[in-house]
Amino acid sequence: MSNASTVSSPPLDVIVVGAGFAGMAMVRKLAELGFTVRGFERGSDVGGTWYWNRYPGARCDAPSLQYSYQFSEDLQQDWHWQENYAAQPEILAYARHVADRFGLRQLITFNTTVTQAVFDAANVCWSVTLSSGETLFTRYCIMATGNLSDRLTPTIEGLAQFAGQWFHTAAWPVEGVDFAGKRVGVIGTGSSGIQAIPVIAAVADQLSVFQRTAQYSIPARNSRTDPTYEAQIKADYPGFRRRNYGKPLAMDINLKLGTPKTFEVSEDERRERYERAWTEGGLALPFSFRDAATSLEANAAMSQFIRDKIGQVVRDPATAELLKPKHVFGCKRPCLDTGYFESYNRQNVALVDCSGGIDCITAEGVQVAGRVYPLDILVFATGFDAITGSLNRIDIRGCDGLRLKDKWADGPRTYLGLQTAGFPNLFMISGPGSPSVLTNMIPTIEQHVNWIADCLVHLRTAHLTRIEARPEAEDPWVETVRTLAERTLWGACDNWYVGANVPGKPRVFTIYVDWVSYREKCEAVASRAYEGFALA
Ligand code: NA7
Repeated sequence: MSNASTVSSPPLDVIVVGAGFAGMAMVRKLAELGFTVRGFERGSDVGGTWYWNRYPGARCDAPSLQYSYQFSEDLQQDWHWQENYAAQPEILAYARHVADRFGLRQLITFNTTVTQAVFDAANVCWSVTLSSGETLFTRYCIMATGNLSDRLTPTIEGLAQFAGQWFHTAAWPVEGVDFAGKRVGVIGTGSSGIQAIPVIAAVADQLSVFQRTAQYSIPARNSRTDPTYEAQIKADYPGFRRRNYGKPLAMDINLKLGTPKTFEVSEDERRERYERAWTEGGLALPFSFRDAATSLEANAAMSQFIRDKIGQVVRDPATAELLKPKHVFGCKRPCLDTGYFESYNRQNVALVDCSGGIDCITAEGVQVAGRVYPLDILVFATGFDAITGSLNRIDIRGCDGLRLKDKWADGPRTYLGLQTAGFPNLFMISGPGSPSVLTNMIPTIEQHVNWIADCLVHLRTAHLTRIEARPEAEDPWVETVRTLAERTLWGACDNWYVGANVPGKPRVFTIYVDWVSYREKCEAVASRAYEGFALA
């Protein structure tokens, strides 16, 4: 290992890759602490996932008063969220407000993709190459590249011949898309499809939904922010945030329904709890009993309740049947919707079963089971190479030229989801092996931002220049992530948590499923002089 005294200082202390909510918070925090920091963002503005996903109906499924930054009491007091579940334009406006208010744009270079990052062991720094061809040197490199930012467009024969227009929900044109009078097709019924379909249906002449797998969705019951509730939260926002950090998912989920186990109550009471939770909407249903995530029988009872609801909402019995999901609830990330199942009662909406695959795309439209569905516009709501996609997209090389992609050929390996052995001074925000997408993301992003910032201050104060996860800490961490996941039902089907949606991707569950113990572990590691990391 290099001796700190012989190491020359690179011009930058830190490069932060990405200017979504993670990158913005990281850049702000480090600048405040006096580090020389530069952010790089491939988009033309801040916002990350909320910059790219401008599709109609895009909306957050965490409550707005919680899905927001807490680093500034003035900011959280001043900002007024219009709706309980904010729509994409409001969230993007919030991101832009934060960028302006805290002077972040001057610290970030936009329209610039980081293509390569190579560790220079002799100088203990990273050389970072940009799409402009420029190479910069930095002591630390922080990947704030997002969990859902590497979009997937499936390879379907004939797309190049399609005579109409096509779009991906995660690369939506800024000027929007006019569906009026058009025959529209949507491929995909995950969260993006489920949010977009009711909005497109209301405008399009005809909408064909190509469904490979039916998905569970719960009414969000979104509404305008209740001023009384907002005032109550703002009366002690820091206390609210602090309490939420100690809760599962780092979120105040309305648990007033209580949390017995599913079969501890009578059938009547069970039904009544489900009904109340359904009426309440949002995440009340999955949390109406405390064992839906861990007991197959409990999960099956709740799943059947949702299937029954679909049967009640959708008038055509054949369509209703096709819309009823068969997999374990939650194993594909459940969706919150506004009028999704109701859309299928419209005359202009048709559900097309493509569970046997899409034959091809022709000049005219999409062909399934020999029949062509003529379209003017085709929308791919087909998801992402989640969690690792945005990291593997960059040519990252650590000690001895080791490529991150090669190290992770059998699945990602990290310590705390913050670092990976062999890649000194490289941090990830919400990386694989951290709770990431199974939490309320902005607060848990801030936990990572604060941890990394504290760590860099510690190194600076101690005149140290290098930190690296130890392999002997990484191995048990990977094992812990795996065993925790096995206690849940979330790995039980083909989903993007395990990478099953990406052809050839190794199937590894990459999320640490217990936020509360995760946070405690991070604090313990820091308090024990960064146990599990080698500092030099
Ligand atoms: P998801 O949840 O990955 O959904 C993608 C959807 O696209 C899903 O229904 C897929 O079916 C479908 N899909 C993917 N490829 C194909 C092909 N080739 N043919 C037919 N259907 C296909 O992505 P989203 O963008 O909706 O949501 C991602 C997350 O973003 C979400 O969980 C929220 O956290 C926000 P499948 O189920 O694989 O059979």
